[in-house]
Amino acid sequence: TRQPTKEDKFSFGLWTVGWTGIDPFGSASRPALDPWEYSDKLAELGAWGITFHDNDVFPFGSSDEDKTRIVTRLKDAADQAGLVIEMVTTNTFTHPVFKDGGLTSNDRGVRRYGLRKVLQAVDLAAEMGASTFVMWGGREGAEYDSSKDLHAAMARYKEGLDTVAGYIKSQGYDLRIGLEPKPNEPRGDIFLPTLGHAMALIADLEHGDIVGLNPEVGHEQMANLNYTHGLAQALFSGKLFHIDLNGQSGLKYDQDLVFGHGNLLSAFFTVDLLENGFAASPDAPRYTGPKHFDYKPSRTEYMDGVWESAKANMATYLMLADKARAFRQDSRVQEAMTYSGIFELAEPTLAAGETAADLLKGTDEFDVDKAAQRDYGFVKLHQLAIEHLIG
Ligand code: 3MF
Ligand code: MG
Ligand code: MG
Ligand code: MG
Repeated sequence: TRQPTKEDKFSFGLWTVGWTGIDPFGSASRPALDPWEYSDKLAELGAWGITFHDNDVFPFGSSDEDKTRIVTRLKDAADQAGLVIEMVTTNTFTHPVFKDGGLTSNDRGVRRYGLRKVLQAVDLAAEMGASTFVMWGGREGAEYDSSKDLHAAMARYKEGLDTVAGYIKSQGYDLRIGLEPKPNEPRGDIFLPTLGHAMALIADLEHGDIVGLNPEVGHEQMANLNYTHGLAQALFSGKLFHIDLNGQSGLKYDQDLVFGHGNLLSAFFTVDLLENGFAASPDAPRYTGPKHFDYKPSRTEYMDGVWESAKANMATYLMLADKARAFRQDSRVQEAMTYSGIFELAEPTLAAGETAADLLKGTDEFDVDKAAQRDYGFVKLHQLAIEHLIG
């Protein structure tokens, strides 16, 4: 495979390579570096951008002077390395004050404190030149259905999101919010568990025009959903603002494996959509944003393994992109797609000007029995994808 370049727009969260291996059962398995050490190394490996939570860079509770000093040092390092800080987000999940959530805690004082922390991170994002502000409400949720007035929780979530989006507009920041759904972990049930739930709440917002989605591969797969379908529907609604690429092996804890190290075939079709767009809808919206990796170098890896795993994300993406291109360009694939009716689906079902009443009146010469015997050839088409992937 070729080496990644800036044109590939690969970016990494500082918390990804920065994860020291602390999990619920074990302590750190490798040392923590300074934020600029991670960013320098990522630039060297071919990344285009970095992203971070406020507290990936400065510790929770830092003084304003400390914040400014550390953030300035990171920004200078990123500038020197030619890295874009494309997304900034807030950590409203680590500190125990957020144990019942940030925006939806039952405790109003916590909600006011959490919202203030989010707004401060919005200022930071604008200062860093970021274009996306992700909101993953990891602690917004419950273990016990008795513990929440769920209507009020949605009302507070909406209030919080509208306050943040409204603030972005009032400040004139060139920022959009990307909501990141996840079904569970760390809460038993997290609010906005799937892309569909998030899209429904966005539609209810006053400032929903600058609120979209940041879908993560593993999070959708933890809900037993199809990531590529999720991306497609987000694109359809103009809401695919950002993505978190990684790998997940089925219904387990959030594994955050390297992209492609879980469901490889699903990863192939994700890349096919991102690189080649919709087969029969050439004018449909395309994703042009960063290819952002949100993975964790496994706890078994030491520092060499951290960098190898970072490289693996980009290499896997590039290999899949080559294969997806070859797949689409293969004339056998084009023929199989035609046979399967892929292009036919882009044709409106009604004729121009035709109404439901017209359709009811009409006497189509449609042979139901013949149509029932149609062979769609989906398996043959899919096997061609397999051939391109592993043949
Ligand atoms: C958790 C996540 C988060 C979010 C991040 C915002 C710690 O499962 O995926 O990473 O991605 O908070 O980008
Ligand atoms: Mg994850
Ligand atoms: Mg995660
Ligand atoms: Mg994520």
